[in-house]
Amino acid sequence: MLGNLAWHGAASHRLYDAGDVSCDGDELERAQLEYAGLVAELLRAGHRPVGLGGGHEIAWAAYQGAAIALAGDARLDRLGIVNFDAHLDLRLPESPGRGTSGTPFLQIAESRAASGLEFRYLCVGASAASNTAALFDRASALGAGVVLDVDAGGSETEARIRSFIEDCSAVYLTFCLDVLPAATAPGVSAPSAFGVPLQRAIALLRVALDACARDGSAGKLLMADVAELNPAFDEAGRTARTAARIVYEISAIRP
Ligand SMILES: [Mn+2]
Repeated sequence: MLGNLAWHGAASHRLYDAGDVSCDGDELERAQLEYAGLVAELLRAGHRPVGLGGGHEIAWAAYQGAAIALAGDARLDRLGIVNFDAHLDLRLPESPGRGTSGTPFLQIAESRAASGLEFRYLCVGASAASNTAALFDRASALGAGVVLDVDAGGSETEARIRSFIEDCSAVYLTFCLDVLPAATAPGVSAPSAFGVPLQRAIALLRVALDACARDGSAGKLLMADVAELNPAFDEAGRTARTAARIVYEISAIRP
């Protein structure tokens, strides 16, 4: 779907396919480390990786890559995560050290706490119907920012995104397709009955990208990804088409 989109990027920009990482059996942690190694290599080479999930366990993998590439770099201290997602993804692992697509941001929070680093996390589009009260309590205990799906249409949401990014020196942007209504993104494991409409989600995504931008470059935007696309659940490629549009927005393709 992405390959069919028109190129409007600067002549000096290139979009590369940096390859695939697959998970054999239940060896998720090994796959996450492999992805982290690739992301670190790309970041060190000056690229801006855009990962295509897979589930949202890609976030723990991506973060580990950033932590490797930015070791000793002050940007890691003030790295912020902007997550467009119906879910907070702060669940406790079912067994120690074994994460899932529901645990990545808690894994990141714990890893940062162990390194004495602040956890900066803003979840945009979280559904109260799809996250337990305990998860909201955990978000609040971790100092996470949450914009509910029902509030995402409000004009103060833009200001929240801008001020969050203002306080960060690098940004990891992650887009979970289940933040969109099921009619737009049916091809996910947990389709949203409500969701943030695509037009609004893209407007907010552009607010985040503009807040990152500096001197015509992506500036603070370190890396990004799109998660939860499951082709087996998709209908007529609708979710894949939407995912491609999100990547188009994030990368240097669009005018
Ligand atoms: Mn998610």
